[in-house]
Amino acid sequence: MTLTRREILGAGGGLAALSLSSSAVWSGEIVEIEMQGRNDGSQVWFDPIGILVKLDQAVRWTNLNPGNSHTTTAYSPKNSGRPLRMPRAAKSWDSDYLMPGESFSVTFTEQGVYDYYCIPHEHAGMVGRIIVGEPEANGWTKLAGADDGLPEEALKAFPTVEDIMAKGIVRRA
Ligand SMILES: [Cu+2]
Repeated sequence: MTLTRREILGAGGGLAALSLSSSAVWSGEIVEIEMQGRNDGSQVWFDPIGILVKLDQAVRWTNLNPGNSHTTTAYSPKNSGRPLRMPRAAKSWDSDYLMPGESFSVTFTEQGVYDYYCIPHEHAGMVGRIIVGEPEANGWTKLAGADDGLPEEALKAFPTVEDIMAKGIVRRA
């Protein structure tokens, strides 16, 4: 996994490229995930919330929520001792706070299922799931204790592995 520097989208540039179609997932181009929220802050989310990508695919999160900052943070003991909900061999990530218009990219070099959250909004269910490659081939199983300390709103929000495998992209409900 490679962490790349933060990027700031230029005015007018980049945003057009954020519209995601299923073909985009397989095009080899960067896969985009939006960080979004209502203006009054009553709801916040990642969209798509679940996505299937190829091995060595780069994924970019961009904060398109003008009134809020967000993070993309892997569930890993390396991030504040959180439970491991990603492949053991993979490197964890934490974007730190992204201001509106900022983005953060990760390239996934290990197959498996990755769960992540937004630090200030985990309790509001702002979480997401990325599947890289074919998790069955990687022997993905639910890790014992991986639910420890997760808020119920977060646990409820994850799309199932089966749903992501079937659809490729799971948009926010
Ligand atoms: Cu957030």
